[in-house]
Amino acid sequence: MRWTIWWSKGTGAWAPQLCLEEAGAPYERVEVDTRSGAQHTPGYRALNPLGQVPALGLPDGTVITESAAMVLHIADCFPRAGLLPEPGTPARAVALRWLLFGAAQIYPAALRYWYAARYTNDPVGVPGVEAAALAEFDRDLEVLDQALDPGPWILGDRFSAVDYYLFMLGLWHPARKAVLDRHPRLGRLMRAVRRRPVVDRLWAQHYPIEGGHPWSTWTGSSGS
Ligand SMILES: N[C@@H](CCC(=O)N[C@@H](CS)C(=O)NCC(=O)O)C(=O)O
Repeated sequence: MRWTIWWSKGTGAWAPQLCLEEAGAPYERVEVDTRSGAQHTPGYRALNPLGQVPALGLPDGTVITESAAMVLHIADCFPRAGLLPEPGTPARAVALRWLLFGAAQIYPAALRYWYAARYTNDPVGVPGVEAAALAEFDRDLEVLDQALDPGPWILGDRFSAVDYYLFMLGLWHPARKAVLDRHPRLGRLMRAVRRRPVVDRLWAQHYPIEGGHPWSTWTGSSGS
């Protein structure tokens, strides 16, 4: 039985998909192109009533939403992949802390920035929502940067799925290249994750070169 990931380029599907790959799980991808509004079709809304990607189909047919829940569940199903520390250990607690910091703190700030018009009924207020979201995004990344001392990973010398999640979030900052320089420890993590073979293999799927888009300004693997 296979897993299924409903995904769209450069979205929250990235971290769970990286975990599936890292675990060697058999899975299929179903693209739900959020730029063309495919997330709002009745068929997809039956899977996620909020009309958001990703959604994850488990081998028994159960479908879940929420990217952090997916990361946790995949890690639990494939313990030999070592995606997260053992349940009940202090390292697991630290991993949960930063996974949830990403999901509950950084992810919503990014959504407020990219979908600012949804967060006010007053069109005049949109730039203000955007600016406040960006300030929060920056503050969150600074907190992360501090937490990455000594690093290089969020759990110190142990790589985990949380690093994938934080990498995914870091990619969403509109000034990604500047972020890498402004937050040197986070920049180190981003560059190191970008060089992982699984990321290298899937990079073009999620981040095809798109002229003028901020995502196209970072080539990554060369460390630039
Ligand atoms: N809390 C959800 C958030 C999912 C979410 O907002 N996904 C965005 C892409 S990263 C989306 O589907 N955007 C399209 C839309 O809201 O119309 C999760 O972690 O999975």
